[in-house]
Amino acid sequence: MNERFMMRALELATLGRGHVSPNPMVGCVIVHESEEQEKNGCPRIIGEGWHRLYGDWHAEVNAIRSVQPEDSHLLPESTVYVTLEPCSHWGKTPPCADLLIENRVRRVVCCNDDPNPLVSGQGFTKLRAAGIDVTTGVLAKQGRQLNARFFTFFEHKRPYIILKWAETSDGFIAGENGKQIKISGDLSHRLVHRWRSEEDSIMVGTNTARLDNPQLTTRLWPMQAGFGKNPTRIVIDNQLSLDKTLNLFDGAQPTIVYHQVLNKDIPERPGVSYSFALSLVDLVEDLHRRKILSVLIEGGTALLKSFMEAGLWDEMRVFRSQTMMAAGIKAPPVRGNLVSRERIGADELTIYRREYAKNLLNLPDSSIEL
Ligand code: AOF
Ligand code: ZN
Repeated sequence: MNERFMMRALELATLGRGHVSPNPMVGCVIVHESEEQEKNGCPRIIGEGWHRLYGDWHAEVNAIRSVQPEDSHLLPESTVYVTLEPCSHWGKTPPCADLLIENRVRRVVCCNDDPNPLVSGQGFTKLRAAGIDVTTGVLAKQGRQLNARFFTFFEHKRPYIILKWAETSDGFIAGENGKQIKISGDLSHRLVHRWRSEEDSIMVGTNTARLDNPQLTTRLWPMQAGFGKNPTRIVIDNQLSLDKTLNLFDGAQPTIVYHQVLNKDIPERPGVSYSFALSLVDLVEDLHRRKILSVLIEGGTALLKSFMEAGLWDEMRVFRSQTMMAAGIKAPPVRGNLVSRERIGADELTIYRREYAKNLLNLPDSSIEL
């Protein structure tokens, strides 16, 4: 068994980034590696595929279809490297486990068990019952990281939460009046638009919406026409005091407003939905119900800090510019394990990740069909 092929399957899976949520990214490589070839050390890839688009064919189907007719007789001597347990349920497509059984593959190797209760172990049970040799847990850490959003959804019953901000070299995030001053450079700005395109939603607080009037679009990172979806915009507006002329309410993308107002007429605006949430836990529960698997929180400082204090975060992405401000609003403190540090133009980008803690929110177990 060869970890190199699983690396390739993981690489293929990432091609679905931004296009498959709320489904997981899944990659699949079919390798002709008969016992004799294993001894001689010359296995050959005969098929590859990945889950390309939400609602579309799963990785295994695309991989099986890519096998050339002259190679199809090799399937019974082949190993299927697939990053996630093959599904066992009838969803938008028939069960992948059945497809692998019909094609009489010799062995199936996976990174992770599927946490979706509709599958969760039943894919493996089906394969084993049909006499297929099954191995799981290969490059498991990489597989979990790849689909951190999908695993967080089922295990923590909330979206994967990314806190993002830019700070000056002397640690300020905004000017004294709270107004955002351009801190990071153009390349960093463009990278943020790319990140937006990879997440299900983007969130800002009331002051940021009022003072910066952001559009929260991916205009600097255009997606291929027909692929993926624009992230949902989310704004906290506890008193429903934000001006209706703000860019966020232009109806260009679905927008959710979280508020705490009872007994008042809720405004009606095309593309904008209103939700009552008394706490951040209410808010993330609501996002879970809406099947929003990830949220990029772009500020301001108060909102970033309240997510940190509630322990509701998974990643921090911090740009540090070379500029100084001397006075203003201090950036939040960083926490977590250092993942990477790199230069983006003149800025330094540092990413921190939190260790997974199971039952973080202790929310009731629900089985939500995706
Ligand atoms: C696989 N291979 O490539 C993916 C899987 O609604 P459906 O039919 O697309 O099913 C979605 C569920 O199937 C998803 O929640 C996850 O459990 C599994 N995804 N399974 O065998 C794939 N994308
Ligand atoms: Zn499937």
